[in-house]
Amino acid sequence: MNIPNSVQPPVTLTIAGSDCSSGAGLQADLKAFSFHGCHGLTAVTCVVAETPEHVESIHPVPPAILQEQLEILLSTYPIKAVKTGMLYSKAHLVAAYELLEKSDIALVVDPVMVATSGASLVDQSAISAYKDRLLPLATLITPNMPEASVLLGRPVETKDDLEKAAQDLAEKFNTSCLLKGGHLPGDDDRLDILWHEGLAHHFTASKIDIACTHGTGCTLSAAITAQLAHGVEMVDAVSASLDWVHSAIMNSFQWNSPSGNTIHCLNHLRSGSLH
Ligand code: PXL
Repeated sequence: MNIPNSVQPPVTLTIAGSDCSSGAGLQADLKAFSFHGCHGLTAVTCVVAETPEHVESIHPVPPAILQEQLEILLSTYPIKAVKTGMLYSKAHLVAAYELLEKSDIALVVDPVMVATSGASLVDQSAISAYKDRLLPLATLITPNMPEASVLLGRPVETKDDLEKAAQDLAEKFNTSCLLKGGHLPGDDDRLDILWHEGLAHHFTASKIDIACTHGTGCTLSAAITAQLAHGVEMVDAVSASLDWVHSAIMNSFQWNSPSGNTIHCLNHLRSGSLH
């Protein structure tokens, strides 16, 4: 008789929207979790009909159904780390907050507000709930520059704005903050800044001239969540995850679409490293 090997990979959970094109949202998170050797769970907040270029429609899942998914998952699995992506409305955000508040699971909050294609992914009512509830609960927050501007109420537009903004966000919400500099203008090197335990960590890489950026934010925060679930320390978790996403962009998939366009997707299957 074959006795199966019993293995216990760390369990991670994403609370996010469904991106039917699978480059972003919970599909990206699940691929990133699997790649990093975690068993990924999903709690769906909304169903988004979209492609990398275009958001067609957003269909929120009733908040009570989000709550049911979370209750059953949190009471059944030994979850090591959670990430939130597109929460969409205040009611979804509060449903997630009320359950997460009772646990001390590592929490990565990607305060998703706008898709790479430019479409808004958040109801305005959610912004104050982010500030008052979810961000102060987080182990790490991963805003991009427009999200940092909204959260701080001031422009975050230049390289010189980044470090102070990362520090102010970390201190304001009593957390660690990875501020992503992907929206910096020009062809300078990429700069992302982590403010963690009173220190700034600068991560630089050459800017990639490539069309495939849809889902990079989701994928990055999911990779960090997986690394934290493995017990990797914050600075190493961020550094390894940035390298991995860089590789997923450099090796992205490309197809000719029936409509005549070229369509891209991040390559979530690229090899990365676990510290
Ligand atoms: O990249 C942000 C994002 C997050 N979540 C979902 C998305 C997107 C972008 O399109 O669709 C579900």
